Amino acid sequence: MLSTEMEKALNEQIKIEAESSQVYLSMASWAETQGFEGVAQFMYAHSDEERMHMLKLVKYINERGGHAKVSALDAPPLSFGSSKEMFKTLFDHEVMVSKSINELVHISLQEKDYATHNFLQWYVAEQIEEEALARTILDKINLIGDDKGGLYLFDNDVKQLTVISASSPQP
Ligand code: OFO
Repeated sequence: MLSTEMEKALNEQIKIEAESSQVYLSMASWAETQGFEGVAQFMYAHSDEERMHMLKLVKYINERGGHAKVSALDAPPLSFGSSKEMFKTLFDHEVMVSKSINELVHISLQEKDYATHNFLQWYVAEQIEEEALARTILDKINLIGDDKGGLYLFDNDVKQLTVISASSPQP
């Protein structure tokens, strides 16, 4: 059985994951309107992944005798300036999510809720991957600068990253 505090904190994470999904969906749509087909594909796939992160929490809370709550979400930004700015936003967003996961781990230890602590390890590992991926993309984009040809190749490159993450094992 989840403690009241643990349940509340996990429910807050549901909102964060759902908002992540919306942020990436908005990035996908913006990238598509800018002609970045590969980036759009990457963002659509990422949006789906975030929804899966959210659903995993919903199922877990209910399985442990709590009530997973589906709440209203904050609207994501509609445009992102440039690909570079967008990926910087993505990176900062993931750093924020990692902090939030760490806080959940902290609460699980305080509550001596070792089942939830164990459950959260999947998210801890996932955040390492997500931050590393965002950092790799940012490094690439910084190398390219404003070079149009480079940006075209980058757009194609990002498609490959989508394929890799889409084929990695799902929980
Ligand atoms: Fe759910 O990992 Fe990104 O936000």
